[in-house]
Amino acid sequence: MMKIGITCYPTVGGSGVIATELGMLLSEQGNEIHFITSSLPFRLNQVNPSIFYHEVELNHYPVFQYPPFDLAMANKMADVIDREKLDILHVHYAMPHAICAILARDIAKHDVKIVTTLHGTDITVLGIDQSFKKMIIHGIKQSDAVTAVSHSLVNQTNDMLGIERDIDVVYNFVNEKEYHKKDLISIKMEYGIAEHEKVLIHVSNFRKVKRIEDVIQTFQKVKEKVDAKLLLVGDGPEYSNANQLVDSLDLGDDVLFLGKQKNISDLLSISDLKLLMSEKESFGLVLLEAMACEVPCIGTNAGGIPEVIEHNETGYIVDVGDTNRAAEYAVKLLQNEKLLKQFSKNAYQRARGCFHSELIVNQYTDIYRRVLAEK
Ligand code: GMT
Repeated sequence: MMKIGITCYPTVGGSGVIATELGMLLSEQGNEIHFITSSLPFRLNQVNPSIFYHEVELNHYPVFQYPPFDLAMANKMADVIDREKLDILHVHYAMPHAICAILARDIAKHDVKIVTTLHGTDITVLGIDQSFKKMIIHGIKQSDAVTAVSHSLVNQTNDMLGIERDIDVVYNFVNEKEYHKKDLISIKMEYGIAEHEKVLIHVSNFRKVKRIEDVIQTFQKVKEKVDAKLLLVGDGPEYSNANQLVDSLDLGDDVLFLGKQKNISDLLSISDLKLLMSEKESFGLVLLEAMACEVPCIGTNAGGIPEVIEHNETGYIVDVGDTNRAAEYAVKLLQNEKLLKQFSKNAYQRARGCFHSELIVNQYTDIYRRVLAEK
């Protein structure tokens, strides 16, 4: 049994989902889990006597121009390390969580090992603000182990930071109890989608990197050959641009903006194809969620996406921006029931085989044991 602290961004997002699901699965294995976050992680939905939640509180002192959130986080971590005698503190993102963890380790009396998981956002931060480079390098170098969610992210991290350190690749996973195909044909009718119509789906936080316009343009081309509807799930900065594009292409009746949704697996269960046309994506957890629900995917050759989609087996890979090719592949698949069935089966098997939660959680526990064995 290990005592494990976990810090992540608790709001909606792949890294928060992974961190929370990991904590819940680790607790099922008999470990004691301590979430140290600014608010209750949104997926933490079970009552469990071996899961604890420590909220980082921030007082607003009139003397400070900016509230010192990262210091409050480090202080809370140090408190929890000492009080709960944590063996491991597993933080998601070097910036700022690994930095907070290192400071907490310096402050705490109890010996703790720090494991940092990179999700790609540190590299995004660096792309915007190079002044954080030394800080991110420090966070990565001082961690006892570092993991990344794809080989692509390892290479990108080493290239951009100019460091060579061992980074373990631990892929993302999904909770199979939640992500599986359900018999929900009635939902299709409730959304006004005819039984014969194919359903394409895109799920994201509508940031610019997700290139929603390419998803819509691909759909427009598919629509010329196949009766279909597009579900756009999520919300974010590009929402109104996407709305305008749909209107200007006269696709208003065929594109359904569903906003943020909780039961993604229900929507995936009525979907035939997932589109992820991002220009940056360290993994693409939404692809794995789709595959687990037997939905093949078309994605770009950006970042870790080709490590998730097996081209011509579980879906197709296209160049960033190549909506013609994406539409060709989509039509090929959607017009051939036999091929579509085969791809769905392949997608499910790949999700179960290469990214099974048990496999991935064991990879993390092996890393915890390895760092605990080091002096
Ligand atoms: O994609 C986002 O904007 C959210 C971000 C996050 O922090 O959750 O996603 C990153 O981490 C996910 C979990 O590992 C990955 O599946 C996403 O690919 C990655 N996003 C990017 O690299 C843009």
